[in-house]
Amino acid sequence: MSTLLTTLRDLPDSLAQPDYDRASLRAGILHLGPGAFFRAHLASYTDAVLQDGSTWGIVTGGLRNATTAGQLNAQNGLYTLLTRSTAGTGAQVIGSVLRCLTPEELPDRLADPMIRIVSLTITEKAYGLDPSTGGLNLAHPDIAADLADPTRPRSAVGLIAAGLAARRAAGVAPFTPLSCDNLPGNGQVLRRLVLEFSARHDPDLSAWIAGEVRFPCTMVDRITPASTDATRADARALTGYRDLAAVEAEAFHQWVIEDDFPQGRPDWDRAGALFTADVAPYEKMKLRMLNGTHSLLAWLGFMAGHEHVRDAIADPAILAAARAHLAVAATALDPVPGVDLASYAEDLIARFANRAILHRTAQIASDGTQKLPPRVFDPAVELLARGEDAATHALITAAWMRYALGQRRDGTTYPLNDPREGEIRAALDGVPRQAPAIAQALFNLPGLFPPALTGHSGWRDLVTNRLAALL
Ligand code: CS2
Repeated sequence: MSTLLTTLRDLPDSLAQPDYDRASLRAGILHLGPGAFFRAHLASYTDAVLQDGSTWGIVTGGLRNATTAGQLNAQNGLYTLLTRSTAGTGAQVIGSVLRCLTPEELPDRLADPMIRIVSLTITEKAYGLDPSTGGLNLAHPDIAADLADPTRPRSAVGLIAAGLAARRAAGVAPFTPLSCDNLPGNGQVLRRLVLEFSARHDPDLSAWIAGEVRFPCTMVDRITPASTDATRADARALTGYRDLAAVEAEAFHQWVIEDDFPQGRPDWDRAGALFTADVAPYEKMKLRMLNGTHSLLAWLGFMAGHEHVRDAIADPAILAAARAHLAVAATALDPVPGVDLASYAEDLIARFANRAILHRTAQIASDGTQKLPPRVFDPAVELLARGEDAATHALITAAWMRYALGQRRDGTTYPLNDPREGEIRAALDGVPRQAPAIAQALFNLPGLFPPALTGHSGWRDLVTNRLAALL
C-alpha cells in the first residue's frame, strides 16, 4: 500500500476521482484558510465544475502555520472528502487544490495577475471586527501589528490590503475578495475593515479600493466536523491510501453567492451554488436558524455531558428547546425566496440528528464571544424592538454563561477556546457562583452585549432566571 495519495492512477475504480486533466488547471483562486470547511465546501464546489472543462484551480494557504501545507503538498494537493450519512460513507478525491502556500509565500502570490479571487474561511475571530462598532478592532493583536508594519502582514485584512496595494502599484486589476465565514453581510464587513485599515496608512489606496474592488457576500453551509483518526482510517479503507489531509462532511451543502465578480469566477452554479443579487435573507436564515440552534445544542449539550450534537439533540429537553428556538428564530426573518421556513427547520433537526456525523459540542461551543452577536444578540434586539420576549435567545445566552464558568458540575475544568477567554476568567474571578452575580459580570464585558439588550431589564431577568435554573 502506498503511503501517500500522490497519484490517481492506481486508485480503486469504485472511488469518485477527478476525471479532468489537472495539468491544464491554472490557479485563479487564492484561498486563505485551508482548513476542513474549505476542503469540504469551496474546493469541492470548484472540483465539481472542473468536470465541465473549467480551468479554475486553487492555491491555498494559512496565515499561521504550515502544517496543512506540508500535508497537502506531499499529496500533490489531492485529498479525500468523505460524505457521511446513515446510509453509509462515500469517498471522493478532490483535485481542485494545486498547492498549499506557506505564510511567507502568500504576499507575493496575491500580486500574481492570474489570481482573480481571494477567498477566505478564517473564522469570525480572525477578521479583527469590533462588534460594538462594526468596524476595525484596533486592539486586535494582528491588526495592531499590521498597522505598525503593513509590509509583513499577519492578519487577513492586512494581507488583502497589502495585496491590493501591490496590484495597484503594478497596474494590475484587483482581485475579488470573497468571504466565506459566518458573519452577516460578510462581504460588506470585509470591505469596511479593509477600507478602514488601508485608510490609516494610505488614504489614496483606500479610495482606490472603494472604487475598484467588489466584495461579494456569501452564505455557506455544510456541517464539517474536525477531522479525526476515524476520518483518516476510513479514507484509507475506502481509497487504499494514507491521506493526512482527508476531511469528512454531511451530504448536504449550500452556497448562495452575490454575483459580483468583475474579474470573472467559476460557474459554481453548475455545482449547485445559487448566484443572486441579494444574499442577506439566506444569510440571516442560516446564521439565525442553523448556527443559532447549533450554539444552543453545543452549550446546553456540552453542559449536560453530551459529547456530540447528535446526542444533544436526542435529549428530549434539549430537542424541545431547539425546536422552540427554530420556531422563534423563523419569525425574525425576512421572506427567503423559494424557502419554506418550517421545512427548513425540520431539515435542520434531521441534519443535527445525523448519527453518522460526530460533531463535537466542544468544537461549536468555542469562540462564544464571536458567535453570540450575529447568531443570538442581533435577532434578540429585533424581537424586543417588536415587543416580543426573545426568551429562547435568553436561554442560549444563559447556556453560554454557564459554559463560560469553565467548570463542570463535578468540578472538572475545560478551556473555553475563546479569544476573550482571559477577560472572561478575570471578570468571573471571585464572583459568587450565583446567577445574578455571574450574569452581571458577563453583561459588563466591554462591547459584547448591545445596549438594547443590557438596557432591557425584562430580558436581563430572563437570562438570569434561565442561568439560575442551569446552575
Ligand atoms: C457551527 C458551524 O462551529 C460552529 O459554530 O455552527 O461551523 C456550522 O457547522 C456551519 O456553519 C454549518 O454550515
